[in-house]
Amino acid sequence: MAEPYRLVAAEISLYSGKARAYLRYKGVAFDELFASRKVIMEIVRPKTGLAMIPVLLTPEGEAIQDTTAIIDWVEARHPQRGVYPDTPVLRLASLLLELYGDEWLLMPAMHYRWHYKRKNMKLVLTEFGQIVAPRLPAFLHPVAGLPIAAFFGGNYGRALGINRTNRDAIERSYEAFLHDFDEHLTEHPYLLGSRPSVGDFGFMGPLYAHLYRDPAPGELMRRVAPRVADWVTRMNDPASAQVEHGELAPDDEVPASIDPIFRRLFSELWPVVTDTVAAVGTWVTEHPERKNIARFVGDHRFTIGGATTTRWIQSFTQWMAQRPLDAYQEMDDAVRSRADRWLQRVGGEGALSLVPPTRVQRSENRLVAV
Ligand SMILES: N[C@@H](CCC(=O)N[C@@H](CS)C(=O)NCC(=O)O)C(=O)O
Repeated sequence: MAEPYRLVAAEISLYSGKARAYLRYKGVAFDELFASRKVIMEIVRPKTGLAMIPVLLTPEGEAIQDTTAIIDWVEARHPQRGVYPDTPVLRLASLLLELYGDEWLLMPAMHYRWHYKRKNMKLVLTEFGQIVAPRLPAFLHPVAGLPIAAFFGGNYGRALGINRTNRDAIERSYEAFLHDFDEHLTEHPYLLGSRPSVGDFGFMGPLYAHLYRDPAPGELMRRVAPRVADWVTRMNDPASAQVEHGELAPDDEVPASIDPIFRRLFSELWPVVTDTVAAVGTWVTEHPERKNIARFVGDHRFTIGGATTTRWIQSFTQWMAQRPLDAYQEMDDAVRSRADRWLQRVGGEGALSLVPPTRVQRSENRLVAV
C-alpha cells in the first residue's frame, strides 16, 4: 500500500480545519502530524519557505502549503468525490463561497477568539503552549503559549481592521450570517445541496477551529444556530454523518435559501476584492524590481455590518478571487446569462466582470505577477 499523506496541522489552526475536513471527505489515507514549533522549523519551513500551516506532505516527498493548493493537488490525483461542481453556475457559486469562508469569515473568527479572552484563553494558551513546547508538563503549557498568543492576539486587529469601532458590527454581521446559514440548513444539508463542495470546506476553516471550538463563539453557535453546529460535526466526520451524500442542487440552480449569504458576500467582501486588485496592480507597477508581491499592499477603508474602518490589503485575496473571476470568464454566452440572472438576484450584478489590472500566480509559495 502506498504511504499515506501527512497533514501538518493543529486543531487550533483555522485553515487546518478546512484541509482536514476535505481529506476526510475524499477518503484518502492520511495521518496528521502535530504542527509543533519543531515540526514547523524542521519540516515546514525548509520545505515550503514559510512558517505556515497546514502543509500536505505527499508520498512523493512534496510539501504543499495553502489549503486551496492542497485541494487542487488532491483533486487532480483522486477523482472520487470531486468537490468542484461539474455545472458552471454552481461551480462559480462554490468558488465564491470558498473565498467568503477563507477571507471573510476570518473576521468573526479572529474577533471572537481574541476579544472574549476570559472564556477562550485557557484553551488557546494551552494549545499554543503545546505547539511551542509539547514536552513540557501540561500545567506549564499556558505559560509557554503566552508569547505567541500575545503576538497573534496583538496584531490581528490592525491587519484585519477589527477594533472598538466595528466590534459590535462584526458580531451583528456574523449573527445574521449564522441565522441565514441555519435557515438554509433546514432545506439542504450542505451549501449547494446534498453533498459538500469546495465552498463548504472554505467555510469549515473559520467555522471549526475558532467559531465552533473556542468556548465563547462555540456557545453562541450552539445556542443560536444549532444546525450550523451540526453541519460542523458532519463536515468533520463524513463517515458517520446521518445524512446520505447525494447530489448538488439540480439544473445548475443555486438554492434560493443561500441568497442572503451571497448578498452579504457582495455587499461586504466584494468591495474589498475590488480594492485589492487595484492595490495589487498599483503595487506591482511601483515595485518593478521585486520578484514576489508583498503580503500586504497598502491599506483601505472597508465596511462590515454597517461600520467603516481601515484594514491592510492582503494580496493573497486576489489569488483567491481570480478563481471565481476565471470561472465566470470561461462561461459561454448562454451560461453567462444564466449566471447573470442569479448574480442580479443576489446583488452581484456586474461584480464578476472585474478584470484585475495585474494577474497573480503562486510560485514557490509566494505570489508573483504574471
Ligand atoms: N491561505 C492559507 C493560509 C494559511 C494560514 O494563514 N495559516 C495560519 C494558521 S491557520 C498560519 O500559519 N499563520 C501564520 C502566519 O500568518 O504567519 C491557506 O489556505 O492555507
